[in-house]
Amino acid sequence: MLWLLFLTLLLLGSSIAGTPAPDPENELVGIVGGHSAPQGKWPWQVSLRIYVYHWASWTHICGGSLIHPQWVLTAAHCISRKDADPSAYRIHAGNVYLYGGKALLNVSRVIVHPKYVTAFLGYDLALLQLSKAVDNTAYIRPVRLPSASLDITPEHQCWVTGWGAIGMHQSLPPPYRLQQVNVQVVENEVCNQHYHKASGHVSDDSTLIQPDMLCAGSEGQDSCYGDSGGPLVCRVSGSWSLVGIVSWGYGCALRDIPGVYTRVTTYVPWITKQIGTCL
Ligand code: 4AZ
Repeated sequence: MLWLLFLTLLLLGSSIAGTPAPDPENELVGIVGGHSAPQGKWPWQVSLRIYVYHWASWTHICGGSLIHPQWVLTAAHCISRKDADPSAYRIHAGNVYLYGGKALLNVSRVIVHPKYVTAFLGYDLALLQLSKAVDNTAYIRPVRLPSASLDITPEHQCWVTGWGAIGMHQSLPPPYRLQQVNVQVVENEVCNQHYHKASGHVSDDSTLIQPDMLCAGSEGQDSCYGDSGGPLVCRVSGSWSLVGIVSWGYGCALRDIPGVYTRVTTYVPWITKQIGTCL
């Protein structure tokens, strides 16, 4: 999804050039509708970087989650190609400020799910192995994967975090502090109906929201461009579990159009197998 990269660059570029004019429909502060995250609250959140020659800097393209001292989980659509060169990527961890001056971590291996084609068809996940394992600190710590059998319901307390756009036409302004928003999970069947309505195919019974996807968000509270690959975590028996990966959606924070996430429970066996055979 090269358009995503260009859009992200454009959004970040526009906020470097000057803060965009306030949009009365987007008065909310946030990821969309969120708040600045406290340092250390989401210590698994990372930023995925590629080198942009024009700016001579490693630039944020997507979010990601540390799931092990040496592994980051992100969206497949954040990676340019299946045989991507690991040296083209860097990981920034341990700081709520996007360009907070922390050392960048090298990536030694990229594993895109072999069945991934495009986010709308599912399988939107990729694993990045870090060249060196990171030590746990107050600001850097892996998140738990859920058990494969966990059933996520609208009653779970879930949050999405990222440095993405804070409105459909509004990038996160400097100093680019990580944003968090509480989002409500929407059942797949309900979400599928919403997307059918939005696309005009009211009577079409095709499945737009695949079983390996999960919907969350409501009017005014959602993830947006540049949050892709980042974590959707839910409270499960007292601790945070990585339940979703920001994947796609029609716009951001629109009424009856939730954000769509990769359903992590579906891929827990695949993820543990990849990590297990690479140690
Ligand atoms: C994107 O393209 C994107 N509102 C991320 C999240 C959502 C839509 C699009 C959900 O990065």
